[in-house]
Amino acid sequence: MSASGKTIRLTMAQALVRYLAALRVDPPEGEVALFGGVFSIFGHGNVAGLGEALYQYREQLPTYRAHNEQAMAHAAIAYAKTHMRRRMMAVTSSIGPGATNLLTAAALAHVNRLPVLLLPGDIFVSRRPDPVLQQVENFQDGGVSANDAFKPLSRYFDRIYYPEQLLTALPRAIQVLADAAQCGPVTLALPQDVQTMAYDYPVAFFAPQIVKFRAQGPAVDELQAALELLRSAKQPLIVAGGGVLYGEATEALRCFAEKHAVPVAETQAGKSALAWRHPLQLGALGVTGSPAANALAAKADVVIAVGTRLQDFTTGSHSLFGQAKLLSINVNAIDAMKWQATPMLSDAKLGLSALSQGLQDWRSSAAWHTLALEQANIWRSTVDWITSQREVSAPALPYDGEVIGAVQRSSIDSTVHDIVVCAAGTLPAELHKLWRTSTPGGYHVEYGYSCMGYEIAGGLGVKLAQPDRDVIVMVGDGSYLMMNSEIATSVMLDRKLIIVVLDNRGYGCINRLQQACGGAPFNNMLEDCLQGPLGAPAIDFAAHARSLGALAENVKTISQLEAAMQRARAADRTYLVCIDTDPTRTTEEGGCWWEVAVPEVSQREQVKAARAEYEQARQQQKV
Ligand SMILES: Cc1ncc(C[n+]2csc(CCOP(=O)(O)OP(=O)(O)O)c2C)c(N)n1
Repeated sequence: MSASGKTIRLTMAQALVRYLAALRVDPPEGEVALFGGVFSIFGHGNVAGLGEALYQYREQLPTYRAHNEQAMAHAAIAYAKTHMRRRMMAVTSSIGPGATNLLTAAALAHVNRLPVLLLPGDIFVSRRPDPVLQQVENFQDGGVSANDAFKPLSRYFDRIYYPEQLLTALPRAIQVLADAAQCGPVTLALPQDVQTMAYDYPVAFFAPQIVKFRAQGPAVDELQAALELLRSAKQPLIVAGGGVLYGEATEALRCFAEKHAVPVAETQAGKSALAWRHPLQLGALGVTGSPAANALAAKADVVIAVGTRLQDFTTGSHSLFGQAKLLSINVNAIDAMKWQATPMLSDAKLGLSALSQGLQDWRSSAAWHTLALEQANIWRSTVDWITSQREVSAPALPYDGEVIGAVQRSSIDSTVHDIVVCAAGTLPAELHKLWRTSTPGGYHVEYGYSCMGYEIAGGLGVKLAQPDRDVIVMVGDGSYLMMNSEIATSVMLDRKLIIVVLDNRGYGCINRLQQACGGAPFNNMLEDCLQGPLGAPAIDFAAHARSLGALAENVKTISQLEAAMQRARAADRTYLVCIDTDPTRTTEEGGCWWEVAVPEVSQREQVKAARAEYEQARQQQKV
């Protein structure tokens, strides 16, 4: 490769990689690359073109190999979430199954509004060798490939038919990835032959550039409307969503809450926006919420929703904010106008600061403030009590709340140093209620897509982003079995994870949901599934993890778990601890109704009763 004048002759793949490697960001700690690296599994669709380019630029842009495309995209997405969307990764796959394995992760990034650059290989633009291995032939449209399935799951999609196209596609892609409102997965489908075509690119295209993350404050009229609404409020409640963290608005939130005496409740994505021991911290909100947050949500006259999508788990399927008017501060117009809110389109930090300035010395009513402080305090004591339980008497098994307590007790620094990672099952509800953290980002639970299998792969991405923190992946046996191969990658890359498996021998949370809907226990717990004469195997999770290169042990009791956690924290590599847990017990305190449709007719009396309850519960729903 040689530069000639103002252009440089590169293949499309070389140009792509060179461009990505030149992008920088400028956080207070000093300039770093926007892309922390590229996860790649090669196949014929990307090995020769993109593979050669990644090799050439491997010093500037490291390439990581994982074991499953979905898992490596989860890792990339978790990396971006840990960096509050200010740094990210790219993911490349071959065509066909490699590409479609990425679809679940694309949906996950889309729902959670997290940036990831997906680079699936694609079929030949020349069409000369059609159908190539793994090509999905469309009988109506010769231009369609498996990658068209990314279109509804991407915030921006382009297929690169000609090398020059990168000059427009790449800046657009980066714009979407770095835009707070549009942020999500970007897919650039890369036909195999075009990856290898050369073109004379302008040298200036590859000059190092600093990517800016714009933050826009509120418009004057929307700010005025918001101020008017708030000045009339006596019982306001802040709902802190992921936008508070991504907008780096945690300090602005704390100042607002304290100055105006407004209590704070947190969504799953927003948890850790305010320190767990802050007097105005009511804890988790909604279906997985605390009694304190849910009680105040029911009584609030104005709910200030900051950076939240208001998904059903947050609103109790629209049953929770019975009295309240809604003020929505959001960078995204679709989110800001949900549920007849008074919208204030704004970055969280700028929006809260502008409101606070305009409100001057306005405060919530003294009685409301006192109630909030009392409720928050009672809930903190309840959490202390639940998580301090050390033993249950045999043959009873511990439940998730007791496991969470042992995990946090095993380090005096847990609330500042740990990052807990989870996604699906019983644990997200328990963690949302019980995990204590004082550090923004200390709670990493993917509960937008709640994708089983995210946990271990996501943990790897978190550890790549924060190598000095203890990354604790808490996972049920079901999620573990769905995707665990990146344990081996974590060992290979020397990115230690502490994995706690809670083995309740089946899909415990869905089993409970099934019965709450009147269903018979069926096809969830292993004992309720069709089985051959050998029955369900007793899976040795520790042995399995050891076979992937980790250290591991099985424990029986909570005190054994606490001791094993200390060994895990001291270990030099990924360490798994597995404990048998009770599939029936959960934290009774808190929670609220969640709409899950129950059959209108059934032969089962339990279903009929559940249907009657369901119809009753729907009466509380705001429409
Ligand atoms: C990929 C995927 N498939 C299915 C589901 C639906 N689902 C949610 S939780 C769950 C069971 C989780 O089992 P486990 O990890 O063992 O946790 P437990 O519920 O037993 O605590 C299922 C099947 C999902 N969230 N993600």
